Amino acid sequence: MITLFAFGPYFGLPEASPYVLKTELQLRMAGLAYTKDFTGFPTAPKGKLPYIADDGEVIADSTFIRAHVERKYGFDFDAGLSASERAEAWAVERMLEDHLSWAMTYFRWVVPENFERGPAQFFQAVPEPARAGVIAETRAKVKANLHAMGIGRHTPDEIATLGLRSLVSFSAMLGGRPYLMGAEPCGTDATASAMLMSMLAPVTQSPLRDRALELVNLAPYAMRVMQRFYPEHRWEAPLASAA
Ligand SMILES: N[C@@H](CCC(=O)N[C@@H](CS)C(=O)NCC(=O)O)C(=O)O
Repeated sequence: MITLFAFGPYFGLPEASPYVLKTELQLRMAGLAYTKDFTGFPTAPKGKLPYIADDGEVIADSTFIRAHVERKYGFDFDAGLSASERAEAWAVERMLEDHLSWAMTYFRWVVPENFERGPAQFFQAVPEPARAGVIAETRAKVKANLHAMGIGRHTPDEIATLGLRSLVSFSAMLGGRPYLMGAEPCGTDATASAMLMSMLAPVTQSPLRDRALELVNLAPYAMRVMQRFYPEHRWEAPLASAA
């Protein structure tokens, strides 16, 4: 049995982290049974979630977890795609994870109102006297990561401009197709739908969310993936204020 180390539910989403949600979707796509454990962050091998334990083997990072599933269980997330289509799907995934996701992190963690409504709530379990210090330290670490990556050096408008370029590009590539690469989902659909659900959740107000709601193929696409692979969840909530 696989254990998925995760953060837990977040404002209507089954997972706070789009990367954990991506992995959860991929486990479901592969038809694998798993349980979730919300206590593994302090001992995460790479200091991040997700990671999994599978019969004593520990695998950290959503991309390596995907590779593990492909290798151990023989499940091909990109079945039916040609080599160049697989390359396209990988390039889109990198655009979303290594570019768009940083802009999303900025709006979630740095914009004060979004932070107070959102990530600040992660720390409710920290004893009151220590809470403010832990919050400040964690937020400073996120800001340092944004600075090191480079995106944190830009103005909010510039960050929005960069993120929107990736968002609009994704929307254009998806076009009218039900899934990114055609009639059936591929591995990148897990990443893309997880990122979009996270972006659309009203708890984080941002120019990215505003534009995502205007790009009319995005919310229905994200919901299509979620409802297919996560049918028991009440998906209305994250999109409650989406027209
Ligand atoms: N490349 C990693 C990214 C995972 C990631 O960034 N996880 C974030 C949550 S969304 C995390 O655990 N951050 C904790 C930290 O950086 O201290 C993956 O694909 O699994």
